Amino acid sequence: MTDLFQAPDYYRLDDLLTEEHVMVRNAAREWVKRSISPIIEECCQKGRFPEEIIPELGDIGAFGSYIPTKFGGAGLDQISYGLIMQELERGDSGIRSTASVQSSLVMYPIYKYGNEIQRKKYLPKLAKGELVGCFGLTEANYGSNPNGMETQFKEMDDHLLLNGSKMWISNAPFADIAVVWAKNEAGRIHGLIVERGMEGFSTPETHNKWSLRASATGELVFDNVKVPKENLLPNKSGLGAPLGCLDSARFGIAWGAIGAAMDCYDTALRYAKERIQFDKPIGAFQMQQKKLAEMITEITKAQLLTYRLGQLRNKNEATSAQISMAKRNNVDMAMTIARDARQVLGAMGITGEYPIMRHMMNLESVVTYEGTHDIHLLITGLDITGLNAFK
Ligand code: TGC
Ligand code: FAD
Repeated sequence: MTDLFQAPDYYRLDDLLTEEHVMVRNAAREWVKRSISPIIEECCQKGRFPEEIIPELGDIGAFGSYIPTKFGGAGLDQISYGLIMQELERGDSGIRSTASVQSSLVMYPIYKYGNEIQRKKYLPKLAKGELVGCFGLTEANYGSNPNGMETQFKEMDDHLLLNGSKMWISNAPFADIAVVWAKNEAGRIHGLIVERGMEGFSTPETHNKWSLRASATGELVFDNVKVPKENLLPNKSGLGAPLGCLDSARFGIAWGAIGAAMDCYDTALRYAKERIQFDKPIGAFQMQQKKLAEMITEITKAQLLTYRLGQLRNKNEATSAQISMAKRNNVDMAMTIARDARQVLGAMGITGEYPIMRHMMNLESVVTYEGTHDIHLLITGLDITGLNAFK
């Protein structure tokens, strides 16, 4: 199926972008048209993550775009990172997931909390896609409340002995390394780099998902894994360390969700202009116009929200609560648009001929991971009232 996507820009936000932003965004957009659109429907139907695209994601700067060039990153700003995530998720949330995990949840903690040896060892290879990483925070009994995690390590003479398990981990089945969050004997959370091949470490795949089918999800199981002491991330500990990574990933998702919404809107708009019922295009009926007009309004508001958030992040001034608001709002916006867009297409909307149902199913994961819709609302509630609903 030919990819006819035309990106909506109702408030001429392109005028605010630098030449570099436009260049980076267009490169990602063209790559998605060329390399994702032709294969994504089949990948999704078959439940396959296309591992063959990993080096290309490295080539377009989708891995660690804001990591300094000294460590193999592209040294770009936060708006460029957001734009790349937007374009990748326009292709599929699963493709964006792989890039945001690699960038924000693997490269970011190694860059921020790692030492120089760890940065040099891992970051350039992660940037090129020669290594792929995953991020293990969630456990079977601790999802929204990761502070209760049970995975723990003991300090032995010459290594750290890791036991426990993580579940719902993106990229786990094929990742070369895992940034794993575990408690030491004093109950303090630390990040450890666990490598595939370490004895006692396995990554069983999670099957039968109806959502994010073109992304590989799995468990991380640690059975007396001897992790070298030099694999401990030394520069930050406590729950704030993994949550700091989530700030970066949630920011990317806020942009990514706009990509999914744009694809649904663009598809519905084109269909509404072409599909004839009662001797006229269905787009001429007021009820369909209402859907389409509301979609472009919500997309435009979301674009403005993320652009401003990007400016704040560029100055290192965005708060975690501001990021939560954008993640929650934009994913919810995309879900509503996907549902309405699917209805505009009638029966055709449920088929793989069009991308809408795939986006709709993907967004059911996106609204849950990186903090659920409810959790982000409570973060906003805490921020504005000063009253903590979690405790
Ligand atoms: P709380 O007491 O509030 O905070 C503990 C410490 O963390 C600090 N902190 C943050 N630091 C940086 N960034 C943030 N966003 C932070 N939020 C809190 C806080 O200041 C405190 O520091 P300190 O120094 O005082 O100790 O912690 P809590 O236990 O009450 O929990 C708060 C809550 C519920 C907001 C947090 O646990 C939460 O966000 N839960 C949601 C869990 C979540 O988002 N999991 C995501 C797993 S990874 C994932 O889904 C990847 S999907 C990737 C993909 O495929 O794209
Ligand atoms: P729970 O925490 O059990 O929540 C269930 C429901 O209760 C939700 O609706 C929630 O909003 C609500 N709830 C919970 N607490 C409260 C409260 N205090 N007040 C009101 N309502 C509340 N995790 C990783 O660590 N790494 C990954 O790479 C990763 N990838 C993922 C990929 C996919 C496809 C999916 C689906 C998940 C992934 N996750 C990952 C896990 C994800 O972060 C968790 O699923 C998420 O944090 C929610 O945890 P939970 O599923 O245990 O839900």
